[in-house]
Amino acid sequence: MKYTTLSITGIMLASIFASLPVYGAAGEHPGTPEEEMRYKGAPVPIKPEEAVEQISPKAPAVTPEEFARAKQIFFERCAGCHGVLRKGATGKPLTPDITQEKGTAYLKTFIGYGSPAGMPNFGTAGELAEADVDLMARYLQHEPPVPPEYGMEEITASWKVIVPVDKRPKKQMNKYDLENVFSVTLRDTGQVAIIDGDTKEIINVIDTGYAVHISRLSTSGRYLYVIGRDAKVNLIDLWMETPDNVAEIKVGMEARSVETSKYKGYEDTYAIAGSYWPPQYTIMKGDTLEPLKIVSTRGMTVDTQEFHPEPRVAAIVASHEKPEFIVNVKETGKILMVNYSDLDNLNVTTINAARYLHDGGWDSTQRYFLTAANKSNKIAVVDSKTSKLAGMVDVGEIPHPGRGANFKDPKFGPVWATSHLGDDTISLIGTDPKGHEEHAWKVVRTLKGQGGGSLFIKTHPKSRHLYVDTPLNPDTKNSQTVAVFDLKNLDKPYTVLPIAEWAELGEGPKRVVQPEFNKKGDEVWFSVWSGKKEESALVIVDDKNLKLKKVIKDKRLVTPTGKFNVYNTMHDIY
Ligand code: DHE
Repeated sequence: MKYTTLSITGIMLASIFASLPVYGAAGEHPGTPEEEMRYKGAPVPIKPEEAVEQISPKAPAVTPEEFARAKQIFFERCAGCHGVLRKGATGKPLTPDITQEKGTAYLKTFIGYGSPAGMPNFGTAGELAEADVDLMARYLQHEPPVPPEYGMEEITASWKVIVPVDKRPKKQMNKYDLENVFSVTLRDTGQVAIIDGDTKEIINVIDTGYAVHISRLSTSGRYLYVIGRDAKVNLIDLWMETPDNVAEIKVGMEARSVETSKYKGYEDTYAIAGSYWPPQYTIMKGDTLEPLKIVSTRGMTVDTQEFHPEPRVAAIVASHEKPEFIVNVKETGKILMVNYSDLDNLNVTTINAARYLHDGGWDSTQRYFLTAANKSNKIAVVDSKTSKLAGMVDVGEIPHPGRGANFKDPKFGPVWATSHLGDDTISLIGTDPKGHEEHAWKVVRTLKGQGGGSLFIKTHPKSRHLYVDTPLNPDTKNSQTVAVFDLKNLDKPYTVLPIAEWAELGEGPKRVVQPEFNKKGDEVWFSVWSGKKEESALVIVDDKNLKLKKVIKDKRLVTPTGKFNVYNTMHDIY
């Protein structure tokens, strides 16, 4: 079922969004599923004053003060979808050749009332005052202000080794079972909480980048890498008596992804971070973050083969088959296999996929990388052994797998599954070209979940359950609970677990997000994600009987979202 109606009132939505400063777009957006709108439009952390203004003679007048205000509004509200350079991403292109032809009156209507294609109604929703709607309509007819580049000079200037390698422990100095430690994103405080998975105690809360996003582990499990939306990478040494930062660097002005080299012989050797702005990836030394190589992703799009000035780097995974990083380039729709065995003579294989590439993960053999081309409603499959595209699979609307989930379908054999932002389906894709050739790279089964607005799906080789979250679903009945499917009997209706209710929190959106298993695979952790000023929690479920095992509450756990178990992340188990 596609979501076109809202089942909660405007007032409830307004209160949810009041505690959600990063998702600026509120209210109704004609024709666009609410869950999709909630996922878009986070402010771009580029300082507006750093972006160079260009007055276009043919565009209507804008005073310098107005220019400054319009830039701020654009970076906060518009750049997430339309791109910093307005070349278009999930939102339409807004370059002056297009906007000048449309004219001020047309653009004002568009900004004020929104469009069926997904443009929010900033005016009628009360998000922008009438004067600002008029200002934005004029501003958009000028050339987009260009933020500065961020090359080796700037990156190196930001680089700090806090504890040099020779001053670090030679062995693990604490008693934790590090493989069962979790790194938990505390999104709105720009920190991660390091939590002992055995005792459920917080070991340390560590400062990281702005609106911190994900954590990844080095192959050995010693080093934890964390990336913020401001493109700050933190390197945390888990061997220290109290794990803490040992190095940091800024690889650009905006970023989302980080990964480490995993091929035999290169364990813990390199780290890579992908940036949204400037569009590039940076390869660093694994134990110090010393920047070694920066590569721009600007280039031609996969389909129309036109130049795109801002192709952002989305998910990155490390190949287990070759010394390669697999880098998703969102706006060009290309997947790069970056061979790190010789950084001076860098060999990059470019695989044509589809726009707009986002997140993804490995199949159970860790040979095939399955990744969402979310605006094409497809999953691209890369064979990391042959460096070729193995398949393009049509799935539901706006697939959003996180890293996906691997299990054995009783009828179709090994599958990898994704849920969707835009509809309530879960697509199961056959992943065994040898044993089940007829099902490989095809949707073999479609499950019906609670609704759209799903972001993450998870299981574990030891589990018989598949957990599907729906944190962006407009109905709190769905956003505050999780659906659990029985993998041995996929025809059985799913069980709903009242995760947010179990947390016993006060007011707040209490979105239940991102299931993550412990090392043993016998318990699942969920974040109950409320606003910055509200109480949030982590809820741990016993995977065997689906009963509540533990709630972790602590005033330091502000806006917890992603959780990364050391063992499962280092071994790509999901
Ligand atoms: Fe994420 C993964 C980008 C909003 C939580 N997110 C990713 C990845 C990308 C991405 C490219 C894959 C990284 C990889 O594997 O290397 N995310 C974006 C955005 O561009 C977007 C849509 C908007 C934005 O402005 O950032 C966005 N993401 C969010 C959120 O609002 C979430 C729900 C909460 C938060 O903490 O910000 C969120 N994203 C996550 C998580 C992962 C992730 C938890 C890793 C999942 C995993 O299991 O690996």
